[in-house]
Amino acid sequence: MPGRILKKVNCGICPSACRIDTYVENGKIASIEGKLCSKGAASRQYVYNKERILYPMKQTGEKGNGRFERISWGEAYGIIADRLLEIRESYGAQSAVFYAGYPKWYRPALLRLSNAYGSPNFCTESSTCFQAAALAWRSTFGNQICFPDMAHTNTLLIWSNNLYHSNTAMAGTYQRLKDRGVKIIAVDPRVTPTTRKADIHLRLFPGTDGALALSMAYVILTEKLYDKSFVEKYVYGFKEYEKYVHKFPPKRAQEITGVDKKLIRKAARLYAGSGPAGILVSPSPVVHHVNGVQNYRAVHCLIALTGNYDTLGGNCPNAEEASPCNEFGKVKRFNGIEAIGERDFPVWFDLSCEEAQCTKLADYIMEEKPYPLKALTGFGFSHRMWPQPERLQEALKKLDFFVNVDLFFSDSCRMADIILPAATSFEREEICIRPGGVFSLSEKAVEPLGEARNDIEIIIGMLKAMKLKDDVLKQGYEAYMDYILKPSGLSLDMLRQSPEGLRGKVCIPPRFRSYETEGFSTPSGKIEFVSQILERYRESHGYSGLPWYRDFREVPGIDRKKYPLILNTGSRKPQYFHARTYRIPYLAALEDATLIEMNPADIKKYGLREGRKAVVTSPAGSMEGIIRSSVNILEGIVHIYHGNKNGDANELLDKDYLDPISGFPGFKSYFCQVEGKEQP
Ligand SMILES: Nc1nc2c(c(=O)[nH]1)N[C@H]1C(S)=C(S)[C@@H](COP(=O)(O)OP(=O)(O)OC[C@H]3O[C@@H](n4cnc5c(=O)[nH]c(N)nc54)[C@H](O)[C@@H]3O)O[C@H]1N2
Ligand SMILES: Nc1nc2c(c(=O)[nH]1)N[C@H]1C(S)=C(S)[C@@H](COP(=O)(O)OP(=O)(O)OC[C@H]3O[C@@H](n4cnc5c(=O)[nH]c(N)nc54)[C@H](O)[C@@H]3O)O[C@H]1N2
Ligand SMILES: [Mo]
Repeated sequence: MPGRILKKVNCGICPSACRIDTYVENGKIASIEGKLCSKGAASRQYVYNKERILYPMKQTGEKGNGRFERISWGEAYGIIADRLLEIRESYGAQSAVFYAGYPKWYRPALLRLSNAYGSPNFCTESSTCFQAAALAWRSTFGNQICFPDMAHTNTLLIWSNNLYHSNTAMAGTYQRLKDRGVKIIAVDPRVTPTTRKADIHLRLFPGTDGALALSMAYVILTEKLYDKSFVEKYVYGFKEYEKYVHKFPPKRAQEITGVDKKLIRKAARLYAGSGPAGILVSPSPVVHHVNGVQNYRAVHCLIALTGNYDTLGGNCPNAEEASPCNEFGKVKRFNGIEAIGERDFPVWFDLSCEEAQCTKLADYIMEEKPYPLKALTGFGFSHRMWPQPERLQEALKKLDFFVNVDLFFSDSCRMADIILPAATSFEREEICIRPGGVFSLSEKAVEPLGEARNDIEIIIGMLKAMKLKDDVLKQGYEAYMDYILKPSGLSLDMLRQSPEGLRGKVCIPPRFRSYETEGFSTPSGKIEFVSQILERYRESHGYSGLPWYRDFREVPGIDRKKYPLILNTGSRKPQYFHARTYRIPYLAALEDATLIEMNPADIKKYGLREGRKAVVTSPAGSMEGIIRSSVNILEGIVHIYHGNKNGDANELLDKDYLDPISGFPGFKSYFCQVEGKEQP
């Protein structure tokens, strides 16, 4: 069609970052085409949403009243620089927190800003996502999480991923594995499109993953299916682990997990006996529990036990080729001063997480521990991510200064002194690094709405306004992109010429089985079934070096008669992305309200009715929603998606119900009751 220009834009709504055909007419997005999911298909309503922030704004009157007036970018930068520098002068750099929500692309730049300011308190949404899984892995193997080598695997153990809803780009890979005849074991309390295709589905109660993994280890050990020579040579703490594993015969594991003991045996035999076998770990469901890190350590131990570490088809370091680039994972956090979370969660810091742990942010603000926090610079800060979000929202009032940069006027923006408009991925360029060493460019399709700017430009603007020193950022956005690309041999201009992608120089993958000569980067130099780093905190924090199983149902102080049901929140739905998609009319129309999903037997047992309003209460709070019946859900469990301000599951979660090692909230195994609400 004449006048229509095609631009290739990477969708910025979810991490799949699918490439969308974007047709532009008269400077506006006229249509979105290609292979689209429900979120992608709603992109125009995302960009042209009535809640978009269009200009820098400052709050007038009392904080939280929601009245803002438009100001210029110059005035906004002026206020930000004055306030942040004053606060540094009066209270020290540590009193300012720099925070990034889910979006990842601007994080290294924000970390640079935080470093240049001198604060140790750079933190992100990873205080509730992925890092606990990484920590569990590192405490065992010492390196970065090793993903399964899918191309050569014979058996794949999918430990709680629902690819069809959370990572659609990988759903195709899954289907190809099936076509190749790879055997699949899926661990998940629910029936999902992923578990339906599995050869074995281990349908455990949420939060009991550790007991299941230890029981699989029991079968593998007692049936002598383990790799004895690998274990003898490379594992530290095996004898202690073996003794501990003997507490979990399948009969006992069945009582704890609800999984049939015969199925546990069958799965253990398949995983250990039909190798090479890989385990696909997931970023959140296994670690959203009060025993999350230890449960995942129990899972990870299976890889070493069966000799599936660093073997073709097993879990391999750098199974995929990557291109070298600067920044991601290479900028180190300023750590001259104690960071927030360091006293509560020391292992988080020992295992080199490049950020602070901020799940207890509300407490740290309210109680001024370990010192007063005065300023928050948020890029996509949404208090709906945290347990008891209303308490965090209250805590924000106590800050002297809060600036939030977002696409939308979120509830958190209401608490800010200044809000700044960010550009969507359709309104900016972004470099994308894909497996196989390919760099591509997400093209800018349209000019930013109003006066929105891209996040990195905003960060650079703040840096300059405060006259802070950072040799890389100070050169500006384009030079920064070139700096990121430099090791790959590519440049921003080259990508502009070939946005579809160019192959950069490829990293030399680590030598196969380098551990044979170099050992593992753990304190013992071996794979630690007994983690020496965890052991260090036995006295002070009560950690165990073993992958200790602690059942959340034994948490003291919960009245189980009052709260007989188990609350599991946030299992990904194709149409939602945390708190941000409820404002999109197409997507919001798919569900009338927050759904309280339960097994039909429970609906009957508790006198509820499908489609009717109900109230969920927990020891921490209550919320309302609509009952939805689903046979895919186990009896005794209530599933609720999070992030909806009109019925927010996080209001049910106790702020102190955390994994003591990682600080991750027990989002997926808390306690509740559901009661019907009288119809008006
Ligand atoms: N559409 C969409 N996609 C997303 C997101 C989104 O919000 N929407 N969020 C992104 C983010 S931030 C993340 S972290 C990933 C998460 O990605 P996934 O880990 O794949 O996501 P979930 O759907 O939360 O969990 C997967 C499965 O774990 C199961 N599960 C729940 N509790 C337990 C448990 O205790 N043990 C075990 N073994 N399984 C359990 C659930 O039933 C679910 O089917 O998704 C990403 N992708
Ligand atoms: N109950 C419960 N709570 C959970 C979870 C759960 O499973 N259950 N999952 C947890 C997990 S794994 C995660 S990752 C977190 C996610 O929690 P958040 O990181 O809070 O997730 P979002 O709502 O996607 O994004 C936060 C904000 O970023 C804004 N944003 C989007 N794109 C941009 C951008 O390009 N620039 C800027 N500046 N802002 C942008 C959005 O509009 C939104 O206001 O939630 C956690 N909370
Ligand atoms: Mo996440």
